[in-house]
Amino acid sequence: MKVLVLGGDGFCGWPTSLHLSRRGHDVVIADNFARRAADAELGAESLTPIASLDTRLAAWHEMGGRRIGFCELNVAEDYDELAGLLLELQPDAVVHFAEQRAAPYSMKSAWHKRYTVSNNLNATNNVLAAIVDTGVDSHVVHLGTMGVYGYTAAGMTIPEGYVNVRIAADDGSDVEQEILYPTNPGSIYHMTKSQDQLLFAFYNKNDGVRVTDLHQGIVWGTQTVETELDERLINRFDYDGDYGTVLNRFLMQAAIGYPLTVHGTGGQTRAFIHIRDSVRCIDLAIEHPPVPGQRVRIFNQMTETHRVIELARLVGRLTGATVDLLENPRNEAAENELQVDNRQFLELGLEPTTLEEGLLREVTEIAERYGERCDRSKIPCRSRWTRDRQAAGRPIPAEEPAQPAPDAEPVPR
Ligand code: USQ
Repeated sequence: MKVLVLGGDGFCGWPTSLHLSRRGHDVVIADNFARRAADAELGAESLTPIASLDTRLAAWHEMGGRRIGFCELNVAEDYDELAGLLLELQPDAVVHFAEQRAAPYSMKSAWHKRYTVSNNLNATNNVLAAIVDTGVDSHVVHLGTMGVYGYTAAGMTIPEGYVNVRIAADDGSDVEQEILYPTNPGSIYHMTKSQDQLLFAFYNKNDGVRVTDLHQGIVWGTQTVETELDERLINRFDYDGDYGTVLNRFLMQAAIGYPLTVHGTGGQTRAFIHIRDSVRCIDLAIEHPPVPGQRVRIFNQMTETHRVIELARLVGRLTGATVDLLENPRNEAAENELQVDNRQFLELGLEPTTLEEGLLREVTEIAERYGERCDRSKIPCRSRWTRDRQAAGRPIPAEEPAQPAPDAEPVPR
């Protein structure tokens, strides 16, 4: 199949592009290097030394991979180029990763809130409008988030997107209706993914656009079978307080002897998936497209749920790391339960990589190997969710360099 990967230079986009290419798809990446620009803005870097996209693509071809095409464009702003690209490629599938994906980054300041909303919603609307406008019959595969559901499930297993509700009608009878599971986002970032759902539902109903929305949990791990082939193909590993996600941060912290940064009591339960399973899920979604006329299909793309404190204790047992209970910078429940239905991917043949199999390998092969590249001043989470938390926050340690204005940095490729 012909596949256009929007945001194909990022943490999920790059390994997905390689995986789809190895599976025999013709892949073209579109990207504006926003993720690399955010690193420059934050003065942070991937723990792993990622190559430029040009080098990555040349290395993939040199290693025997099919040629992957590239087009530099901003999906949220360059509408005409996007429509032109769709007409030229006529892709069977458009995989949409072209969104700002960090919750703490989206809560840093008014600028970051506005950027995240404007970028994410315009990107999604542009993709859908361009598909309708050009008449290209592409299946949209979107990377959404488990966070659209919120983390208080009223004691029920979280279904795959939809829930049946009973509404009291005016005549006293009960009316049954199937609705999107009510959203309850916990950050501006998660809120944009909640709004994406309405855009998908509208374009699906109005224009018959075929959409698969993947409600993904927290990704852990770094490498896939393809990114391991050569160091120039290595995937990024974020550990900083804005972009680093919880388990990868713990693994890196353990490797460099930094106490594990548990927020609050660590009672938050979250859904997880290894990056290898994430790329496999995207391939499964592409190879099993919805039929014409089918409503938006929603998969829960996760394999396990864990409590943050239990993860910290597990990493501590494996590595001897100590645990630090920190004041929580986020506005989130101190504790929650989480049961998630993920039957659709298991039925399509997904064989999950479990934490038990992969954790130690990740510590030794990535976190310890590249630990010297870590800048410890970038580890603390400084993005505070509310005005109260900002006022109560500890002062920023002196070693942190002043941050440049968000749009002042050149975009490295
Ligand atoms: N946490 C800690 N210590 C840390 C970092 C995080 O205790 O050092 C806690 C947070 O307070 C939170 C939980 O760990 O309770 C998860 O935080 P996270 O940063 O790993 O994940 P999150 O901000 O929810 O976002 C990440 C990805 C996002 C994706 C989402 C899936 O950045 O793109 O959509 O995971 S989910 O969480 O299922 O919504």
